[in-house]
Amino acid sequence: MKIVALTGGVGGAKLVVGLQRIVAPEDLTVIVNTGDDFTHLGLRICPDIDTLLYTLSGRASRERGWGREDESWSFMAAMRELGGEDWFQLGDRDLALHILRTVRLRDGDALTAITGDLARAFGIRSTILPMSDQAIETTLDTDVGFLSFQRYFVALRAEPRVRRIEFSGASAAKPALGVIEAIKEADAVLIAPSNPYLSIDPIISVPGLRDALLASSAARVAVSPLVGGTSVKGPTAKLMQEFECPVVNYTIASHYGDLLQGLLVHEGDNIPEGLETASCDTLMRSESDSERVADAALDLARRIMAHRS
Ligand code: FO1
Repeated sequence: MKIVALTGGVGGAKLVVGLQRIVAPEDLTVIVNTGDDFTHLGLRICPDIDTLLYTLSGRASRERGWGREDESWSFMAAMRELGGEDWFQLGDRDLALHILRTVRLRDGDALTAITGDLARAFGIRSTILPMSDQAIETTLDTDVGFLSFQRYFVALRAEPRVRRIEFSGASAAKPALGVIEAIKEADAVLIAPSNPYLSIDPIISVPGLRDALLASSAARVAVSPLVGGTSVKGPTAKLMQEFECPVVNYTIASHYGDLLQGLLVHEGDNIPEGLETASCDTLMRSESDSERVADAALDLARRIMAHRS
């Protein structure tokens, strides 16, 4: 069974850890949000790709979810001493990845090729693809003005009230090499429990990607990011309120609309009508939790496929 997963940051990476435990590496392709990417201190940072690479290779910080577990912070301390920007934390070991990527991008390599090489260097055998090789920047229209994603998310702790979200550069971008092919060949497409507005929408905004998903014969299933009527981490529930949508699974289902045929929700949470659903404990605190959720999502996809035949 060939699986494609669409994912953003920490929550999404946890689902992919579970998939990695039950799907053969050659059958798993992960398409990653790059709307959070930015250039900081001269370095190209791709936070969601980094989080996935560190998480899948067992290197991610257990406490933070992003960055590396075995980290030191001498570079940040030296920056502070010199009066440099220190609102975005770059660990000493983490720097190596950003420097390597920045140098290769400057030399003309595509983000897709660089990401593949980094994944191989970390021993990851499934295919990790950025959504696009062209820059697409998530920009937020908020009550304190227009903000780039990391200014909003990290510097301002997602506190400003969001009116609208834009994906600048999307109309001129193309899906990365391999993205459309993977979707065409997939038996199941899983949307990770990442933020629908900030992590999954940028992926779907890449021209051609939404149409490829709709044309695909794959069973399309999302794992809801809501647990017990709120989001586990990050501003999903806050954004739903700001967009005047009830914080319930129906809002998640209707947001994805015809992209979705199935929704996996947390046990005991409200179940939307109009699509296939399943429930399980979707909290992922350990690798075996991730495996349970991945298993339940694939079961739901199999059920959707069986209903068709
Ligand atoms: N998230 C933070 O909340 N604070 C940081 O200082 C921070 C630094 C950072 C450095 C490299 C990297 O790959 C990710 C980093 N993140 C940090 C995480 C990241 O900004 C967000 O979690 C994602 O963009 C949202 O998915």
